[in-house]
Amino acid sequence: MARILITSALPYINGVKHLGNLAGSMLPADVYARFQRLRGHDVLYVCATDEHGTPAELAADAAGMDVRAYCDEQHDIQKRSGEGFSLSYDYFGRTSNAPNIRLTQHFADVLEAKGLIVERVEEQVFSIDDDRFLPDRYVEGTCPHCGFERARGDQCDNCGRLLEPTDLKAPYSKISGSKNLEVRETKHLHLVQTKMEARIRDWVDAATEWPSLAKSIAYKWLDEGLRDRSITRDLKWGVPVAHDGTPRPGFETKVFYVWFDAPIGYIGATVEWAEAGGGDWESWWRTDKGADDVTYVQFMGKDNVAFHTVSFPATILGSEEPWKTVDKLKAFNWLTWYGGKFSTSEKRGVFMDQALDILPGDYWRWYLTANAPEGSDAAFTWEHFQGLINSDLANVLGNFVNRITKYTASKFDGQLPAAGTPGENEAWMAAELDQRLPALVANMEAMEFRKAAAEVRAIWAAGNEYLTKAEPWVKYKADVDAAAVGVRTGLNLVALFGILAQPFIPVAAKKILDAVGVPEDRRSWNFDGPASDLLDALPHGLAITPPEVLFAKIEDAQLAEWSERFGGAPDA
Ligand code: B3M
Ligand code: ZN
Repeated sequence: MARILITSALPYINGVKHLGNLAGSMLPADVYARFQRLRGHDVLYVCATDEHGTPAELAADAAGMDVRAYCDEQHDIQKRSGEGFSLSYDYFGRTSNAPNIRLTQHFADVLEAKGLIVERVEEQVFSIDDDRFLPDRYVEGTCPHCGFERARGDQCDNCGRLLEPTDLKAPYSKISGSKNLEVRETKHLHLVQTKMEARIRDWVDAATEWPSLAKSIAYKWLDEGLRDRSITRDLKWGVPVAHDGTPRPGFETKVFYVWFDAPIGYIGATVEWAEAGGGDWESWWRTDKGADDVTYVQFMGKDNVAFHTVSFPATILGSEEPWKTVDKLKAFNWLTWYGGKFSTSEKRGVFMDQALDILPGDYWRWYLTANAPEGSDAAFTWEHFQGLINSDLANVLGNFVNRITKYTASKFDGQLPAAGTPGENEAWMAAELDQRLPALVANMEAMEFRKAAAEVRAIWAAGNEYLTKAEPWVKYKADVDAAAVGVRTGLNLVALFGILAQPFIPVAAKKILDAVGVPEDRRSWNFDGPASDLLDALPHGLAITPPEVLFAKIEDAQLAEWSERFGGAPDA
């Protein structure tokens, strides 16, 4: 049994996340966590709300709330919407909670003792009209590298380069639009990444299990040459720089930059899990305390890769303490909304709470996994969504379960029949499974989610093809025993399909497995024996209860209503 630590990029606290955030981090991480649990491994899946930084302050201001109260409210909203999507975190923490505060300050103290954090006077953009220093993300302007006019002070979304606000041309305040900016001197702590370049490069070189997208982004930054980065800000809300034992005069009103404390939040959330009675957090994060046998897998959008392969490792490796570092890093492209970006501010696209208003989480889970933005951006369109749901879930899976369980109820007294001997049709189905189940497991191990979903769908489709070959409803007239073989095999396929559905559509999967009475301890993904065993695994005589309709088809009228409400015309 392996020990697998899984984290997904921490969603910013401000506002309910859109489907793009879900598709590019939390959801695939959950699918993978469920899969590894079903394989019998010891999995810890943690996440948290990323609560510091200007987004929280500004959103709280806009809501007329104290920032802590705002974060309390938003954390609960995000926790609830995560539950609606069956995100099976072992813990969903908060970067503003004490464990992350303590850990962030600890790392800062240790890094400074190693000479990797130094005080420097730097120039920061001050907005006179907003009467505040502007954090990087809130200075916008023209990118010096590619000319993109809405580049942010920390990163240009167009060319991806990491920036400093003072690099921007024609800068303006993203808060007020004011160009009445001036550069003022202010003292900040700098992480001396330039001293870490060789160490980080060696670490990236040694990473053998990163998908290509993650590795190529890491090398892009390393090849560009790392720069020392300011890791403190003139903000009220954040991890205080001055803390007991490290008074640090002049820093009483400064906090750590959100990207310095946020990745430490993965560890913080694990401490919260431990404090809530979950277990021993150090055995997951300290290689001197048992974490050396842990496989750590991170999930994130591609814009977060630089922070996870350069600055966070600089913190961890720079401390020279025995912390666990990532072993596998799965980065996603964008889920686009009709070719454009989802946008919280421009209300483009469906957001997690709204999605649950119109359809259960399983519908979205299946679509966002089967259409995951892995090798390239993936487009959300209503008609693609309708087509995938109606074909994969309503027809191929739902209809299969429905007709075979209902036929058992009507012709075999609702009991799994024992009669009859398997023949060439069953051999065909077993051969299909012998080939497809190992391929499915391999795709899931490789975190190839589109391919895995396609393989599950192909297995469901093969089950339908089997029923067409076995045609128990035809054979019943002349040969009840032959019909019984088809029904028995069909019911065992229902059980298998429910087992395979669990990582992807867990709510429907449970309904299916309960309908054919599969015990909790027989729902794992260990397909070691010949697939033919799977076709006669359920006890003969088992009572079968047809489940309610698993998936309602999406009607055109619904599509018209939803595209009106959320944008994106069905035929756009
Ligand atoms: N809060 C998500 C984003 O950039 C950011 C991830 C932090 S992971 C430590 O949208
Ligand atoms: Zn650029």
